[in-house]
Amino acid sequence: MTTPVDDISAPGRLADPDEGITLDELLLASRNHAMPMEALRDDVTPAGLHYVLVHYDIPSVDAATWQLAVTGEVERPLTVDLERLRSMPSRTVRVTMECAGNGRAALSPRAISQPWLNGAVGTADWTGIPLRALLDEAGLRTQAHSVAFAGLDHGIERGVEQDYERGLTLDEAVGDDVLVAFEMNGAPLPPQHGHPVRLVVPGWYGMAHVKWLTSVTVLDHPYEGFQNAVAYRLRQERGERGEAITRINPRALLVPPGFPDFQTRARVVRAGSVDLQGRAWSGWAPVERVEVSTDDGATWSDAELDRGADRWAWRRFTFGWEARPGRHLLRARATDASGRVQPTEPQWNLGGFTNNADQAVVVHVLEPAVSPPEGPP
Ligand SMILES: Nc1nc2c(c(=O)[nH]1)N[C@H]1C(S)=C(S)[C@@H](COP(=O)(O)O)O[C@H]1N2
Ligand SMILES: [Mo]
Repeated sequence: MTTPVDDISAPGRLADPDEGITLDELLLASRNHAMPMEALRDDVTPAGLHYVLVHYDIPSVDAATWQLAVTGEVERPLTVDLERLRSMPSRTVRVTMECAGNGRAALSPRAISQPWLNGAVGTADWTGIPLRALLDEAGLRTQAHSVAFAGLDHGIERGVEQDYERGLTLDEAVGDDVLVAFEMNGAPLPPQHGHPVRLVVPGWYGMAHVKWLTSVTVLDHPYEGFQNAVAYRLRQERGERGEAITRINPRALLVPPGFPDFQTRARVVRAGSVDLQGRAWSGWAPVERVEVSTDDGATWSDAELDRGADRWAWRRFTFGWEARPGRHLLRARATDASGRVQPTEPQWNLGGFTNNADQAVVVHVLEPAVSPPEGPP
């Protein structure tokens, strides 16, 4: 008997129109977990509740022997260890990170890949040193144009064997808040989030935040590695070069109201005043407005927005709802200061990326609990 060999060089596939979630998708979904929606109540997501996305395997990295090499178009190539990094002036930045594939499962037809619903997001306090400090120390040559960031994980993707690697232009890389981070929420990075060191690029979709960082290479030409030139691009058709995916589109999500039904996750609340709340973010410009609909998008009203002191972190919003018995569909949508607003219909693309269509939450409102009649016992 022969064992079927998986075709590891096949291009990505779209699901057939009525094809349910496949075993390949289940395998990915059981490794890469979403943030439980109730964690939207927290300003900072506890590390264990932050979403996780790993293309290959989580590498085993010993912090004691780990090193980061800064090479390429620099005057003084350098190598730093963790102790050295920790001795440099550090800063902490609160960042909402979201996977570019968040929302993929709602596209039709959908790309066979990690089948995210809405939960590929989380907010953490990342502590590290500005990447610019390392580049300054190494001394950029005048021909420096872009920077490549490599992780210690290795795999094969659409037939191309590779280390996970992403590039940024020099302008993008030297931003104040781009960090070489060694702490998440005040503790060493957990294995799945890049232990001991990762890149953090505030405002950008997750793919830019290279985990298990091992080298920073300055190039004299535009970066054309797989993850930039092939993987993370918006395409309508195969073979098209497509548009590079960069910053996070606006999105608002509601903290699930009330309590859930186990099997369907539908929400249940009792009739009366319900305090809805949620979080909204955008990597392009600050969120300026969040609207909520309690009638499946027929009418929209402005939610109250918290001040939002951290530029790169989600903002909390609240909305008072007078809930009447019956089944209701709640929606929320964000608008940012660049004028970007969430669409109601998903904008389809081949890879299933950047789908920020507004979220719909099914809520069953129960009759108010009957209180016992008052009177003498
Ligand atoms: N080295 C490495 N870095 C990586 C990845 C990876 O597979 N390998 N995945 C990227 C993607 S696609 C996302 S969405 C984020 C997820 O970060 P998190 O798991 O800490 O939430 O990491 C990015 N950095
Ligand atoms: Mo991602």
